[in-house]
Amino acid sequence: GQIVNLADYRPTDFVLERVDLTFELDPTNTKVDARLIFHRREGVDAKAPLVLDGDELKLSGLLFDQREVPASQYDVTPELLTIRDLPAEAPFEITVTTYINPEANTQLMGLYRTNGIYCTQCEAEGFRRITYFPDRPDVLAPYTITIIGDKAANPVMLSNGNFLGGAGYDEGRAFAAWFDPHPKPSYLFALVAGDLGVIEDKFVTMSEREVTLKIYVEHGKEDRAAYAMDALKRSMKWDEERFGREYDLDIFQIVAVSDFNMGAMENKGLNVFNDKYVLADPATATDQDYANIEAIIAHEYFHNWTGNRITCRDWFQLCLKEGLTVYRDHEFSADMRSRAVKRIAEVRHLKSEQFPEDAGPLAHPVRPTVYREINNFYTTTVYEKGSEVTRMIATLLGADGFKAGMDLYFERHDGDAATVEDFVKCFEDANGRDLSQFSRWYHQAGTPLVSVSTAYDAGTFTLTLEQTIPATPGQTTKEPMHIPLSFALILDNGSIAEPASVSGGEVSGDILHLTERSQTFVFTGISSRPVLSLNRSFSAPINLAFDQPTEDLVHIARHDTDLFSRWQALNDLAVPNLIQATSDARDGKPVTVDPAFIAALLEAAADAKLEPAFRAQALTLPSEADIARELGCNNNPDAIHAGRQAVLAAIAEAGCDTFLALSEEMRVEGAFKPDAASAGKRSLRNAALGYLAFAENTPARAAEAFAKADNMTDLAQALTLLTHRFPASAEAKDALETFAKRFADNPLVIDKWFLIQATIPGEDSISRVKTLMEDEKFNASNPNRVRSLVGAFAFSNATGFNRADGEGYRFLAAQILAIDPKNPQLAARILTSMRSWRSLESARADHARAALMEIERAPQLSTDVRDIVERMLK
Ligand code: B3K
Ligand code: ZN
Repeated sequence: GQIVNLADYRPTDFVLERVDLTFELDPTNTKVDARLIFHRREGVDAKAPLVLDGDELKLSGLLFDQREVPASQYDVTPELLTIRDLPAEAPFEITVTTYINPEANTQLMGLYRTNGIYCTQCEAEGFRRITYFPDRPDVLAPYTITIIGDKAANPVMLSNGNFLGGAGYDEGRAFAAWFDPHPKPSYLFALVAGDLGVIEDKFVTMSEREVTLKIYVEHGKEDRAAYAMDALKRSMKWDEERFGREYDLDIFQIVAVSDFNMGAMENKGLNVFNDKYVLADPATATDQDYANIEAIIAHEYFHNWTGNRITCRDWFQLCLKEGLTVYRDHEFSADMRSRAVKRIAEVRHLKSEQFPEDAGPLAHPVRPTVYREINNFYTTTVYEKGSEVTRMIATLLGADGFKAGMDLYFERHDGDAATVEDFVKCFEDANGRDLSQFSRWYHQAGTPLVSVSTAYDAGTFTLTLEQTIPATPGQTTKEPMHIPLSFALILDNGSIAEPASVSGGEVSGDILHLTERSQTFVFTGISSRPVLSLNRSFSAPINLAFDQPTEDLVHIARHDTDLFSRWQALNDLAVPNLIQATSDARDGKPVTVDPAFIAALLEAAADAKLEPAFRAQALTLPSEADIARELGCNNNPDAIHAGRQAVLAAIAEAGCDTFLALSEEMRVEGAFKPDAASAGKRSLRNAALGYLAFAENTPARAAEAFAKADNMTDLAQALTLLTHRFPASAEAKDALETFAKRFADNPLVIDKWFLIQATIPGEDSISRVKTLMEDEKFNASNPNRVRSLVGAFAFSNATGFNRADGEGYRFLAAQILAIDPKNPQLAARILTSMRSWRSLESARADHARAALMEIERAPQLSTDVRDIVERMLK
């Protein structure tokens, strides 16, 4: 675990021209021959040695131009192979032989086994667990791959690029050869082999080339891959139409595996997926699962251009591919579904995941400058804030200006390993604009806070904005950012005012450009006092401090033409009520809720002119984690929970008739369809059922919904309602049993069963989780199982995890220490659930610190966990 600094970047001494790999597969002893052609880079000292990375490797053979290299000419450790006395100019060939043990690979990095299938994961630094190699993203080469294996066990043998040929030969063995002509870094290498089922389709590209599409799954699961295939074809079409990007090989393949550290991986021409994000049918997948599959299939496919054709110079540039590709998948989903509802979901996610990260000990810039373990930087800041930064570029430049910049980026950098500066320069050059102040979004961590004050007098509206950016680890002082704020001045009748003049700063269309620490904008010719709607569509990822009167928020919730802002106004109405309820609950006082807020909420819920998915979002109050974030410090999760429950009950009581009506009107008849409109109706109906459970205070209606559900969305919602609202009821117990029996042979559905139980609020939940860990359906070495039980408990069960006696933190510490030796990445990721520990009230914070220190003291820690725990305690 050495510290790596961006400032230390320099290119390699040797240029890699070609890679030729031969794998002789064996579950415990796979032979890897790597033939690598290099030449010394021009200008590099003729004595400089060739240094190759390894990780837990053992060298078995080393050839230079096919002749054995004498021991005196090289040094080798499991992490490094250094070869001296190499040619000054002429290209040469190095052949490295290693033997690796896929079966023993529990880290799931490099070549490993999952349910009898060979599979690889190389990003970020997994390739060096396969062979000694210059394992960094700026070393690009074409690859030829030969896979040799037992024919019966491996009817499928896949790698990147186009298929060259293959056949069976002596002693039951077979080979397959693949060639990827597009130069790529090692992190995009993939190999899959084993006995898999497949569905096949084709896509005709914009220049009329036919591409074969294949999705591989375990036998018997082929039917559940149809939706993923459909999403893939829509993604390919969309990228042609929206970004002009065409696919560039004869074949595109996806493989679904059941043991995977994350969602999916964009290996060139051979994406590997966590099967959770491929497999779906109405009986086993929820609407959210369908939406996730659509988004992740698209995301990985879009990487073919943003990530693969143009890759990253070094890992500090990770947002170059991830932030941009998330932006692209967000836009895709917005086009496939409802744009406003998609935006609401994105902002909810950003605020509940990224804002806490940016406000805590793990905060880092979108483009970091230092890391100790790169795997810990696949964060919501790099991904989601990175996407928001890209979105702001599009907002600043407009659709055409953004497109011109993207076109230039593809033209100028195709085949390159690029930097964030290269990317920004393309937008500057294509638009003749200086984005240097804007670029601070990449370099300064922390969520900016914009304070707002307004005044109206005799036709003139004055708006004063002030920005502050909180200190973050390693960054105490900050420069003012360029913050694009979409705004509208809404008049009494709901129309939008058109000012006669604006002064005080740049205003283009409906965008205010806040560039100074403090700025006052003056609008003239406004006929009556307007209501300011600010940061519409969430044009900038910021917090607003704006004491807007209730009647103004109600006015926005009713009249804004931007649907997102209507939701945001409802959210802003909810927050003070939830905060007041939290303090009332803590003080043992009865909770009161502002009737104006309830009325606005119910008005939106009942408004048939609004799409059901929006109305469901309106009814979904800020989460307990959102309330904790709004409070900022000295948090008591029990009080937050009790206060929020009381607010829900008050809404339920006032809106009983509305919810009863919705529970009837929003029934979806006929065969299940996963489209956004049907999903929206189901979500509104389920939201209504949730409130009815409060109003009626009996499990009967939820039990009926459970019994009658004909799809997984309704079934899982009913089970959640029964177990979370009425945990001790016979109905809840029965439903859990029925569910477990019905889906015992489907681990992905059992994950929902784990997750629902792991998130039942209250102090009993630890013992429930412990019992479930003993269940035969649990498997401590499968990441999906661990995330669904331990991860869900720590991330999404505020009262259970943050038990006042600290038992939750001690439990987590023990789990982290148990997972870490097997799978450091998984352990480190789950540990980030404690990233906001300092904002807890002091008794809980003391317990949390003690648990973190216990982890820190452990004699053997992975770099992954050590990096996280030390940053959290700093
Ligand atoms: N690029 C991968 C993530 C790799 C994570 C390595 N620890 C998936 C994605 O973002 O598309
Ligand atoms: Zn990605």
